[in-house]
Amino acid sequence: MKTALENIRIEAGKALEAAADTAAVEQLRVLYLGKKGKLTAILKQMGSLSPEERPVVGQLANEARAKIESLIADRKEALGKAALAGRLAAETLDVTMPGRKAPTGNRHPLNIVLEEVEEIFLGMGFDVVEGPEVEYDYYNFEALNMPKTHPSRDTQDTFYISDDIVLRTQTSPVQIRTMEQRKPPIRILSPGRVYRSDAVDATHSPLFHQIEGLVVDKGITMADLKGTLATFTQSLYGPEAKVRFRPHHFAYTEPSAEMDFMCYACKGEGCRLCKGEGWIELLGCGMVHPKVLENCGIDSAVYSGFAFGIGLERIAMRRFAINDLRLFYENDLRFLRQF
Ligand code: 2NL
Repeated sequence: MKTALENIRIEAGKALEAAADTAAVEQLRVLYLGKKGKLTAILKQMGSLSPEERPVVGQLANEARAKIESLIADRKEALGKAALAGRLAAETLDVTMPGRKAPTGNRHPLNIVLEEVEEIFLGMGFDVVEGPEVEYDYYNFEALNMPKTHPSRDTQDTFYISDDIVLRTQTSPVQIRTMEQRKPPIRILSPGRVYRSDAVDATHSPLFHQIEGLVVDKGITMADLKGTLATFTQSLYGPEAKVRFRPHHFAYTEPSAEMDFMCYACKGEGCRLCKGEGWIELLGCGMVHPKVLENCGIDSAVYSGFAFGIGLERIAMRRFAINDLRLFYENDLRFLRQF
């Protein structure tokens, strides 16, 4: 039995030496010292010993148990230290290392131009007002003096959601809603998405962006329209920018006009940029039709106003020499990162 005890001690020592983790050490503890363990098995044979031998072997068994327990404690401590050292090595953080640069985006070219236009009109006392893109036929057409038979109501141009609901074809409905809600003086700018049922090509898209403006007060005349829009154009293209107005027709303004600015490339001589014209079209405008004011509950005998509409894409295309409208909507990072 003495040799058996000695062997168990040596065997346990070797096994513990080889134990790779604390779970393995725990398994060994059960194997050697547990209730059904090897040491217990030997102690159960003590009954067969003589009374003289019993205390001697008992002492040896206690020594063996104490030795194995201390080996287990040593091994656990060693494994714990090694695990901690490993973790510390793996989790070492060099706080002096330069950080990784977070990728930053940049503004979309349409937003760059929009913010510029907004800034100019904010400086002239306008509010920026937005509204729904899904609109009642009434706000998009009827209130703007466009009767059911007006050509721009043709289903070829307008997306109909139902008989009386459309995707807005311009942002004028926002201005109609504002006139219903506010009393003059009104000075607002309404930018936003508009929709037309057009096939996609380099110059057409079923979704594009418009910026409309509206001023209503007592005594507003064509001179206010011209002064405001000339000031805007010079803020956008420089103080030398000359403008001209050509008669036009819109159902919601009377009189109506289109405004051009003198080509900045050829100074009016005519070149490729202005297609030999010397002038480039910038916007449509006019004095608000009295019927439109009346539709919004504004007395046209007391108040008058002017309004205008600008295509955002066209300004941005000229500004950044972009030749294809589709680039604005495709979100190709090679394009977007250039601005
Ligand atoms: C264009 C230019 C324009 C307006 C928009 C407008 C809005 C109200 C009343 C009167 Cl609430 N007019 N907006 C006026 C003139 C031109 O847009 O080329 N449109 C097709």
